[in-house]
Amino acid sequence: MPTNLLPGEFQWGVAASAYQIEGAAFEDGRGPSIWDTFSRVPGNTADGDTGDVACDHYHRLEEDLDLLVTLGVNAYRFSVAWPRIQPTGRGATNPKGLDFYDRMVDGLRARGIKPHLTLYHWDLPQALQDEGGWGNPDTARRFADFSEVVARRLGDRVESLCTFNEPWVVATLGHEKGIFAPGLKDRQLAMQVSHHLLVAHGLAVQALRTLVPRVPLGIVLNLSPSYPARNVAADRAKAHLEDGLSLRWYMDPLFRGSYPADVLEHLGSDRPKVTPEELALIQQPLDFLGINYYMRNFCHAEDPHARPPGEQGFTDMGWEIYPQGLTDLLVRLGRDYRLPPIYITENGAAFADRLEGDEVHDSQRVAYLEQHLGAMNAARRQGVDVRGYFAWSFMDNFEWASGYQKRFGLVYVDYGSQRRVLKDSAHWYRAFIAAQQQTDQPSRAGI
Ligand code: IFM
Repeated sequence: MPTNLLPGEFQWGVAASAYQIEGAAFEDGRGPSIWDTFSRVPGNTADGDTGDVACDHYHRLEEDLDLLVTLGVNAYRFSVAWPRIQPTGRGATNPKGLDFYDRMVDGLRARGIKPHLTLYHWDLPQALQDEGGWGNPDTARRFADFSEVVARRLGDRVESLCTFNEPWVVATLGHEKGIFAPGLKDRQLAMQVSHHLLVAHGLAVQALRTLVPRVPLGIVLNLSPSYPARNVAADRAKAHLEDGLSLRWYMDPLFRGSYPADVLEHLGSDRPKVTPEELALIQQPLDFLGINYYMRNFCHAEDPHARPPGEQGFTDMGWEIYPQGLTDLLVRLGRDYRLPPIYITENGAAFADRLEGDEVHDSQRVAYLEQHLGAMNAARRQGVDVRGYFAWSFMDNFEWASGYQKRFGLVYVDYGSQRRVLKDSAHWYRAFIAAQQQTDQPSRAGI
């Protein structure tokens, strides 16, 4: 598959997103987003937490960019807040919003760190939600316009552009389960939303190809391999369906031009309205696929809460630690699809970290990272073309419905004082990257 992504140094980075760290939610002309609205509804987030202040990154940009240098990364994945740039999601842009991201991109480059920009990490302008949000096909056109605004201003200096982060989460958690913004519970709507997101991706990629022909373009999917809990037909069928709903539902239209037939049949009257022209639009050539990996799906036909037997660990989110799933996933994707190069755009774990003076001893996170980097490199040795790895997350932040209770960062944030403290995992990652850069060989990963 042709790609704009030329062979170069492996991207060793960390990732974060706008709403989770920026704060300054109502400053300098930023408009409200669906997460401002959702997080204000009692019961929607742990302790009623919001992103109003978050890590105050908006006001601490320079200090945080210096912290990235301390981490030793050569790449940083961040998202831009649509309502900071277009407060109502359309029309006139907010100069102060664009200036902020301009400073971010220049500040990263001045420090020798490659900026990887995500256009949409869940903070839809509330004004667009008031017109139907992602259920309204017009939102896809508004998104394409927004992507052009961003590319015109920053496209000459970014290392890559990603359209969407985790469309499954937007559609399923936001519109079917109702546990993320905008908090709706309607499966038919959720499936239509998933389709509109992919159409929006297609429209944006088409526009960006003309506008910034040399910038690598891609999308980020959260993918988990699905395993039957027991070796029985019912569990195998469950795993196949889960794989269809979460992985093939996105991978097939993006890379094969169609939705999976078994899932369409399963959805029945909840299947989305789709035209052949839209399917053609979705299947744009991409320069990279971003994969966020956290855990596997463990599928039991009767018990949705079934846990794997044995001694596996679980993170503070209750997610099983299963590094082998990353190798299995990457090898399987390489076998089943014609793929562009891959970035692991997120991987990491929440643990109940404690600040002890100026230290945080997060040995479980170190082990998690070490095991998953080993799993990634096992797939690379089997021929999977992985070009970068971004640990989630740069620093502790607003973990959506879990608020500030769950800490994913390599850097600890004391929210009272906004002091940042490097955890042991940050020191470990820095040393790991330095060792990798000496050899730059997957087989010498040291794991
Ligand atoms: O914090 C999120 C991120 O915003 C998207 N991917 C998963 C992370 C951990 O839940």
